[in-house]
Amino acid sequence: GIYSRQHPEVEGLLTSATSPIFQQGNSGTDQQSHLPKVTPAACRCDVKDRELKFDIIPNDHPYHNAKNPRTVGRANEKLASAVEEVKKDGRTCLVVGGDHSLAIGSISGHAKTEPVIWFDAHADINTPLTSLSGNMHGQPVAFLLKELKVSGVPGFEWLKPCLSAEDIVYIGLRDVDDAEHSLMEDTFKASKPIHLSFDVDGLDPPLTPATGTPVPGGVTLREGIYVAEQLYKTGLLSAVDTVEINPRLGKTQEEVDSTVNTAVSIILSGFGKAREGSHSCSY
Ligand code: Z70
Ligand code: MN
Ligand code: MN
Ligand code: MN
Repeated sequence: GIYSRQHPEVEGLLTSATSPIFQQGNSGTDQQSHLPKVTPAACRCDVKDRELKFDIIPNDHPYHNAKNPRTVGRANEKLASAVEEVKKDGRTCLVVGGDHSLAIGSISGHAKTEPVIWFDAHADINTPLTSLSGNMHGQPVAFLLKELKVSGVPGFEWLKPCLSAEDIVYIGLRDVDDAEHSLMEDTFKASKPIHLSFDVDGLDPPLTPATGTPVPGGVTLREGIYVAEQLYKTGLLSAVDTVEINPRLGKTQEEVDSTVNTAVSIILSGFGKAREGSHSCSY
């Protein structure tokens, strides 16, 4: 299905809890029994509901290490058209799944081309040649990227990669395969110097209480450190601001210390300290 919402109207595509491909799908690890009911009343949106049904293609033999390529490919083709229709209608589109391989259709149907935030513990950038699991949910980013030129996969004849590496921002990565890591190094090679402007109030307030305008619900310390580490690893970090650190606003010595310590650990990460250890920085 698809939910869509024109602001405040939504059209929701449910892809779906009840649809075989995105359910039993290709990983067997996903659970989808707890999909919330999205009601117009709940968010005062004008919600249009639509459920997509997909066909299981028989004798859907793997293409290298891509399982169920035809079934997943055709399902995504259908999803892409549905998302395209929702967008033509001027609505916000909410897809509820389901296996992450649905992002191939969803992003293809949406893109012309918006930046994508890939919020995931996994990079999902394996290709049919590098995947160790064969699961399609570990491959959608590769299918979508122009740079990786995945082609010849049966079921995906319709697909035109629509994303460039610079259109993707990853948040939350913490389980990346070796092959994916190399692919990312080759693909996401930034070329321009990077400026990191780091406001400590982006972090969760207990981490840096001595700051002027704390806002609840911030980024965790691991997340903040991760960002700084990754930027360091690009080799292109050429300027860093760390701002809004104000020891005078600490109510106790403890608050002052935690603020300063947090800021210092972010800075060290941005300058080469890696949690797993490193040669260059031994603090
Ligand atoms: C691994 C793979 C993955 C989701 C696991 C895991 C990827 N990199 N994606 N769970 N949703 O199989 O390619
Ligand atoms: Mn899955
Ligand atoms: Mn994923
Ligand atoms: Mn994941």
